Amino acid sequence: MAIDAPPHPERAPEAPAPRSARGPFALITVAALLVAAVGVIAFLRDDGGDTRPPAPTWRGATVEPARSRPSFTLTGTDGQPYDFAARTAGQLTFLFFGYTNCPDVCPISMATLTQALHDLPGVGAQVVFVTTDPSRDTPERLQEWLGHFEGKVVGLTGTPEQLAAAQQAAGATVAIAEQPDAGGSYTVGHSAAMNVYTPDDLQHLSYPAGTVQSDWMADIPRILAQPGWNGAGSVRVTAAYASPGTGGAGAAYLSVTNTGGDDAIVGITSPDAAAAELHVTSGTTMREATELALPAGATVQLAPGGDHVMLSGLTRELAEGDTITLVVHFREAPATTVQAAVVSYDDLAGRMAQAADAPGGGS
Ligand SMILES: [Cu+2]
Repeated sequence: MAIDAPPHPERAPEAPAPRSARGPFALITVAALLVAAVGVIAFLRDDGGDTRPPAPTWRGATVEPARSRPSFTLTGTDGQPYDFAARTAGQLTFLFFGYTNCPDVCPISMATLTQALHDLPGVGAQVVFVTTDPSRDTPERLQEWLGHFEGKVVGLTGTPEQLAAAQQAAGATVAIAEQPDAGGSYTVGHSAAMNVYTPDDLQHLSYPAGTVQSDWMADIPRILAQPGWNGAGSVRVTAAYASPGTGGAGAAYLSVTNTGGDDAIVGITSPDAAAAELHVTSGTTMREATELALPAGATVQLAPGGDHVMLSGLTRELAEGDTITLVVHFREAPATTVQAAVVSYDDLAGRMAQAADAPGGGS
């Protein structure tokens, strides 16, 4: 079974237009909208015309702002550690959380996607299935079950804590096992979303349960053809950490790589804090900045001892092992949502130095 409407900033698919207007009020509304639409078109024409192609409509739900490819390390069916962000970086990736005893959503979601990928020649993609039922889904069981689907599917497991952290990192509702019945069998409520990451290492789309093979056949080629999602000319947040926060205040640090043209960080927001300010050091003074330059080709770090994001009015204490959601806004690139891991102040410098050594990589 599956939980719907996970509490993360995804837009639900647009509701279909009503088949018929109901009553005179609806007719007046439609007429008013038509007049407004004609006005807008006329305005665009007067303005020299908008030559941009219309945004495509997707079978899945758009994720705005786009989320970063999540960072987590779990264990593969071969018993080896699998660093999701590093192993899938720069590749079209499908990530699903579920369990092999699932009666419907999991097997159907996996079958429709893998069959579509099989039928789309030349599309290279990584498909990753993370169990939400580690006690029954042993590595052997996972491998056997995933073997029923077309192509290669990476199966991952871990401790309940690691699996919960992975789901949180991907913005998914953490799965909950229900009470076993008299026979000892039980179902697990889990996110039904198929998370799609594009080569720019962002999630722009999330597909609900019920996505059929023809939906994938229609959308996958268009996803790969979408300008800006293919990894070229983009800005990536390659590391995000926060220091433990007490008394409502804390600090966050970022590593940002710009492989496109000149850009700038123009603001940071967080649903977990009343305010998030960009603080930069110049000489011996620390001041609030309205933007931070991201020159073309550069990796810019907000690292301990220098620039940082000052968080105030935190809605909760931040302890080691927690995460905090940050939305990084750029002048040119689309805003990116990242989950910053809270690490001890002693660990921060080392983590950021590691990120600096691997510019452009996962994290
Ligand atoms: Cu399921």
